[in-house]
Amino acid sequence: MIWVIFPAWNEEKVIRPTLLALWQAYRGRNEAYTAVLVDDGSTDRTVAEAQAAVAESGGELALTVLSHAQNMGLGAGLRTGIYWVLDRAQPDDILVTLDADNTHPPAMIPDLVKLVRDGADLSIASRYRSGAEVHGVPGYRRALSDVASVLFRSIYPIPGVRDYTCCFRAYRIPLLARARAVYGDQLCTARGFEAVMDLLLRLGPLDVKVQELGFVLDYGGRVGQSKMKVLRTIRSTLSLLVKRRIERMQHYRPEQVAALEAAAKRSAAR
Ligand SMILES: Nc1nc2c(ncn2[C@@H]2O[C@H](COP(=O)(O)OP(=O)(O)O)[C@@H](O)[C@H]2O)c(=O)[nH]1
Ligand SMILES: [Mg+2]
Repeated sequence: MIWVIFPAWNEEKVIRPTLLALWQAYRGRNEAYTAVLVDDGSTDRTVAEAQAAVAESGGELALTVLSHAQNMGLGAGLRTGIYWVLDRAQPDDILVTLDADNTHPPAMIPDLVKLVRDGADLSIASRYRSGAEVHGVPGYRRALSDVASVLFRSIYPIPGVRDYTCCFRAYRIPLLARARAVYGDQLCTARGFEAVMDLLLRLGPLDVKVQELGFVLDYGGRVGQSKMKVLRTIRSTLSLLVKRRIERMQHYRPEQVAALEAAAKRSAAR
C-alpha cells in the first residue's frame, strides 16, 4: 500500500485537482494506494472538495479524512498523518507526503516510490538535482531555500540530501517505525513548517539511505497565498537545527541509537 498524506488547511480551491492528479497517476497501475487528507481545522470547503474528487473518480480514489477540530499547524498535521499510518501500515508499505496545493506533482509519486522499492529508505523530490525547475516562486523564497540547503549541508549533513525543506518525500515504513522506536512520541513534535526539515534531522542518526530526484516545482497552479509565516519559520528552524545537532552528539550516537532500538524491541516483545 502507498499511503499518501496531504496536510491541508483551507485548500478548497486546489484540493480537488490535486487529488484527481493522484488518481490519474495511479490509474491502470497495479498498486494500491490511499490518500490521507489531514484537514487541519479548515473553515472552508476543503473536505467537501476532497469528497467531490472521490465522486469524480467514480469512487476509484480511496480517501481517508483525518480532522483536527482546530488549526494546529503543518507539523501537527504531518504528525497526525504519520502516526495514523504507522499504526496501520505493513512493512513493505510506503508513506508519501506532499503539499495539498497542487504544486507538488502527484504524477511523480510512482518515481519516488520506485526509488524506495529499489533500496532507498527515503526518496526526496529535490530542487537541487538535474531536471529540477522552479516556476512562480518569489525570489526571496528561493533564496531562503538555497541558504537553508547550504546551511544544513554544512551543519547537519545527511548523505544524499540537498533539499531539506521540500515536503514531497517517500518513506520506507520500517525507517519510520525505527524512528518511532528511538524517539517514541517525540517524532515530529514541531508545530509549524520547520517540522518538514526536523523530520529529516530526526532520521539523520538512523543512518538513512536517501535518494533525491529533481522535480518541477510550479506555483502556477497555486490559487491563494502561501501559508508559511516566514520569519517565525526561520527562527524556529535555526533553533531546532542547533538543538538537534547538539542532541545528536549527546544522545544519538550510533551505539546509543542501537541501544534505544534494542530497548524498544524488548519492550514490544513483553
Ligand atoms: N495541517 C496543516 N497544513 C498546513 C497548514 N498551513 C499550511 N498547510 C499545508 O502545508 C502545505 C504547504 O503550505 P503552503 O501554503 O503551500 O506553503 P509553501 O508551499 O511553503 O508556500 C499545503 O498543503 C498547506 O495546505 C497548517 O496550519 N496545518
Ligand atoms: Mg505550497
